[in-house]
Amino acid sequence: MKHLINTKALTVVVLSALMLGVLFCYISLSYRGVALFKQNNINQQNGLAADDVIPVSHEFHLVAPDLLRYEQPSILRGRTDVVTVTPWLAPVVWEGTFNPVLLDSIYKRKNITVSATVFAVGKYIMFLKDFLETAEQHFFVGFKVHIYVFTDRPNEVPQVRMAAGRQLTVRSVPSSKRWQEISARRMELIQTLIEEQLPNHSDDYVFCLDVDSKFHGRWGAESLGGLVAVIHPGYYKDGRSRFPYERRPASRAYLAPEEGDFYYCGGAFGGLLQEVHHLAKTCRSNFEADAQEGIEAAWQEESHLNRYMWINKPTKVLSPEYLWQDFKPQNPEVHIIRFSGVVKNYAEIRPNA
Ligand code: UD2
Repeated sequence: MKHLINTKALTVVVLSALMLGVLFCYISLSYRGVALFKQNNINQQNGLAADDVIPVSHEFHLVAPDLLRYEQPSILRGRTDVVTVTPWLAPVVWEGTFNPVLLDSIYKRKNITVSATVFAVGKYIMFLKDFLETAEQHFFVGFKVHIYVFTDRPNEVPQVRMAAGRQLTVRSVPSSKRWQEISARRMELIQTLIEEQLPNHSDDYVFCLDVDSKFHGRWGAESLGGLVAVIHPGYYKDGRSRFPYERRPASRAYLAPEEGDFYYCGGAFGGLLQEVHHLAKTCRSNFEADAQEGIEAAWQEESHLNRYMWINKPTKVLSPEYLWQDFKPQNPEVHIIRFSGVVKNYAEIRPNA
């Protein structure tokens, strides 16, 4: 009888141990599955695999504070002198089309960081002080801002007092004998920068800006979007056949006379990190493939950016308020100049004329 009880007890113990073993294997395999799934997601976001996949973001979930009071919006009154929406229904941002207080309160809750890249190679370092000082006054005031300066003269980066929550990182880059190369290489460096940042910041934004420019007015949350393009101030009254797109079919930046929506500038563009990563990577690889075949697009990376935006429509378009040129008189439809290129003497500042 005692022997029988011992055998029964042993069987129960062995069976329990077996069940526990099976349970353990099941749990650890499922855990590994979740981990692999997460890693694949991170790889995709990194652009390491399936780089055409744009990960889902929460950009469009806009939560406003209940107690905020602001002027009643109207669908009957508003700007009538300019077009405020593209044919693919992306907003075109002009003064008078948005409420800055409302937008700030929506986006401040999201706790986002807005980065800006700016290149100051060779003599262009002379523009950096004004760029940084005016960015303090107008660019995403009250938000977390991270400015990345790429330069071959890190010792000459000016000390500019920055408000709490704003920071500056300086990255050394080699100089070059050709301005075309400096301008075009920006895409490669932006791509690399985002690859380093992306895993932890996929809901954040970046703007890539020319250094020979100053801020004069608010540039804030109204400019945020998945993929953001800025309309070039020099061509917005022209027909598309007159836009200075790359017109040689041999180039990957080619656009035919009947193609193209607007002429966008290379001096300002941005959006969510993963969108800008995809843009920079595509423009860089097309630029490099062209170079292998001995062709350089008419306006370097600006031509490739225009080709990219023809296929990948920007989700927000910024009016020329967001990149004017100091030498141009202000047009009546431009109620405010927010950012503008300074007048410069190309022969004096570029490494090659
Ligand atoms: C236009 C575009 C510019 C770029 C270029 C074509 C605008 C307002 N500007 O300007 O973005 O697409 O055409 O290549 O849309 N840089 C240096 N050191 C140099 C040369 C250039 O740091 O020696 C950097 C600097 O950040 C500068 C940018 O590259 O702002 C563009 O160069 P640019 O201003 O000389 O080009 P630009 O005026 O022809």
